[in-house]
Amino acid sequence: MRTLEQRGADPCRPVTPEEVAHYREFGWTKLDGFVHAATVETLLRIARDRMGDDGDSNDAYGVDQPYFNAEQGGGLTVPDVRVLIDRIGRGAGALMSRKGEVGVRYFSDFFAPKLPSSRKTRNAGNGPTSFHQDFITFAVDRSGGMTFWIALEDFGPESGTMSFVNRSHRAGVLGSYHTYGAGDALDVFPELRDLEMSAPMHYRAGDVTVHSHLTVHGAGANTTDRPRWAYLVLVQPADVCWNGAPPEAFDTTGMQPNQRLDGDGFPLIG
Ligand SMILES: O=C(O)CCC(=O)C(=O)O
Repeated sequence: MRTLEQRGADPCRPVTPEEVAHYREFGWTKLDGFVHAATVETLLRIARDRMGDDGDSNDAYGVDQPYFNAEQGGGLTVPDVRVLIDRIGRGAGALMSRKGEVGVRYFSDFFAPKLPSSRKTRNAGNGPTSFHQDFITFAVDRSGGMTFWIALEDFGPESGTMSFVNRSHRAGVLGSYHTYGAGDALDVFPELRDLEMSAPMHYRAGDVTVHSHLTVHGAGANTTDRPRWAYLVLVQPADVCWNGAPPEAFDTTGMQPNQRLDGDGFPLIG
């Protein structure tokens, strides 16, 4: 079959100036109808092939946690997904408020079905997403990174969709969720409760939310009987470096602290 590029078809639409303005003000934005149906279908097929229809038949990914069951996306090597990742890079360039020709670097991509809370699961992933900030878990030396969170089916709050703490991207670095004990970021930093919180999201397949890695977000459990299928693409500013801390998100074999994330693993995409 010919690839999207060979057919001259786009995997997604551009990000609009209104969506950029919302992201800068609130730390997140929603891109309705961003990924086109053919690409959503491709992603869902890959996800189900790898993880099963129950979203839980894959081998363990290495990080068992309640938020979702994870499986590597490998999208850089799949032509129809790579073209989406490149277009996400372009969109992220518009959202990132860096001056000059800094550019955007791919960081990671993975599938993240939240599994039904009523089922006993093989790979965890069937709980709520406690309110947290992503930044510190990535062991990078500068902010600017963001996540494109892509819904692969229609679903709403009953499936455990995210809410965002508006303007929390201006609250500074709030530590790792591993340090919060039984609480979450809202308990440890109660001043976050003075900020507004968005309602939990409703998504149609192909809708995307983008959140800054400094924006606090969380989600309820999936109370339905189906997996909440999502595909995530994470990007960083092109000049990002490893800060030397043990990272949860990438392999530092052969790397030195303060080294730029470059090479084949972290290509420039925008
Ligand atoms: O999918 C979820 O429930 C949480 C996702 C998340 O924490 C993230 O994208 O940073």
